[in-house]
Amino acid sequence: MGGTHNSEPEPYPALRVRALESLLIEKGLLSSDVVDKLVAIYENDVGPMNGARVVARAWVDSAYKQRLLADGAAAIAELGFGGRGGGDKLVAVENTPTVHNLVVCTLCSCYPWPVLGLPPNWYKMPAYRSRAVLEPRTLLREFGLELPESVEVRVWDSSAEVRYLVLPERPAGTGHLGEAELARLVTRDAMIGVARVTAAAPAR
Ligand SMILES: [Co+2]
Repeated sequence: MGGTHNSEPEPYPALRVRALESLLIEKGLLSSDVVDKLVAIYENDVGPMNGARVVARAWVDSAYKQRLLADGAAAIAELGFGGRGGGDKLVAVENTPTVHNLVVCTLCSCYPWPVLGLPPNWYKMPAYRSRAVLEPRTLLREFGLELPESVEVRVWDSSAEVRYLVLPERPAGTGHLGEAELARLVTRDAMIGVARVTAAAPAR
């Protein structure tokens, strides 16, 4: 809890995108439907692919994983991610058979955008922001993730200073896959903590 939220400046690329979007719609070159589709692609695929590469590297390289858990910002910088506006501190939290991590920003929508891109709309909704804290198991069930009572749920409240990235469990049956193939299995939702990674590749 604590830290700054609403005072967080919009990242420079976001401002540029917004300006371009307004101009293109005004000139009739683009419809807002098309913009919505592009935003959806960025939320679901392009943005989270950075995080997916981080997760896949951690799965195949235990030394990298240790560095990621020790200093997330430095470890993502090794892969070329990060930069201004992403927060000084990125904390990777590891799921295990007995611990499940869930990320929220209770006050607004702080999000680790250098690794996940734009937050999905539901992440910004008051219902998600409050229920993630008050009744995380019920919320996760609605996302389709049923956790046994034996699994401890840890909820991490993001701020402008500290962002969180969930390091999901590597799914069983993926021992033969290389890093690039593993990265294709990792979804945005799994890195927020509302889903698991499964051995079947998600539809992109
Ligand atoms: Co916030």
